[in-house]
Amino acid sequence: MTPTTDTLADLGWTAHFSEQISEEEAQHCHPVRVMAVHRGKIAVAGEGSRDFVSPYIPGAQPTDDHPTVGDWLLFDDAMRHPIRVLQRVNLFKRRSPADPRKDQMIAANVDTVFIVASCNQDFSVARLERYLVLAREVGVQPVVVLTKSDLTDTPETFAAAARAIEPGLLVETVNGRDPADVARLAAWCGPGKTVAFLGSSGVGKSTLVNTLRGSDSIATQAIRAIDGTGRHTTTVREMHRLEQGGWLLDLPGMRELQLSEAASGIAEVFDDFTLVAQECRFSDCSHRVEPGCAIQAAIAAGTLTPERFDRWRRLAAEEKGPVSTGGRRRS
Ligand SMILES: Nc1nc2c(ncn2[C@@H]2O[C@H](COP(=O)(O)OP(=O)(O)OP(=O)(O)O)[C@@H](O)[C@H]2O)c(=O)[nH]1
Ligand SMILES: [Mg+2]
Ligand SMILES: [Zn+2]
Repeated sequence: MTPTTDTLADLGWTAHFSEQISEEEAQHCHPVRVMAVHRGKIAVAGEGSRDFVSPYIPGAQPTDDHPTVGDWLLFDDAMRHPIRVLQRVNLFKRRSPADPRKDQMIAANVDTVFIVASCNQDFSVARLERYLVLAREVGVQPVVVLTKSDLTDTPETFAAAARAIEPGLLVETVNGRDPADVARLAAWCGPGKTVAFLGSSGVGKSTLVNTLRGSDSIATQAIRAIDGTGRHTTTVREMHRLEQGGWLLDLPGMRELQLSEAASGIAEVFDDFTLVAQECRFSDCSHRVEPGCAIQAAIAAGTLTPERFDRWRRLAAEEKGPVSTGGRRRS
């Protein structure tokens, strides 16, 4: 156990969590927040101390919540183990790359998500849309952070492509290694606040965390010259403390973000399509061959683009999950 000066409020504790603990529980338990997830153990922080404990909750059912980074746990003082995960404010998850029938938790109780991408050949609007759908689904304020502005003559083109995804979307373009530049992001950080960093490997998530903290404690690594992709340097999901208060949750870069349960997020990010689709003659219109399809009409008229249409359909199909019954899809 390591002593700290953190109060529960510093750690992000709010009434949402305290209301979940009974008086009886408060006598023999105390709340701790999951700061990092390692193989077989988790780092937790409570009022005035940090510790490593087992994530295992004795007696937990498969359907119960299991601890992920950002979670608040009720920890039994005498038994020295967590007894339950407190109900979350929000939870980021994706379809497990290993088993598409399962979900994989990413992080919980996040205040702001920085969706990080870089101004280079790895930039992809489709990928940004995907992360944005997730943020909207989860209900967390997204900020798109475009890094490596120093490596392009036209950072504005990248920013414009990102802004076109959603009216009013917050987009910041930065050189992640320049403290003055990155200081603009501090507006979303502060005492008790948790900012999570999502994005592909090599986009500069850990670099941003280091620069915001004025430190180089997190390992970073040059991307591959051949295709501009990263080397999956960060492997641990970990919250890092800002000296002025607040937490930066550095996450490993994702190879793929397959969405699960994202219908409302898709509807929100693609609300231009959602709105027009209401005008289709058939309520179950596939927007491909039906007469009276308002989407196809809008594409023909040039008010909606076929590229965004394809991305919308792809996400919607993926969200429904692996096809378990029925015939083969026509190609
Ligand atoms: N020139 C420049 N290089 C950057 C910038 N941001 C990050 N880099 C470099 O890009 C490389 C990858 O950065 P990381 O911070 O390791 O990327 P990451 O997103 O944490 O990657 P994973 O941990 O693999 O997910 C490093 O060599 C960084 O120095 C930037 O804004 N400008
Ligand atoms: Mg990293
Ligand atoms: Zn239609």
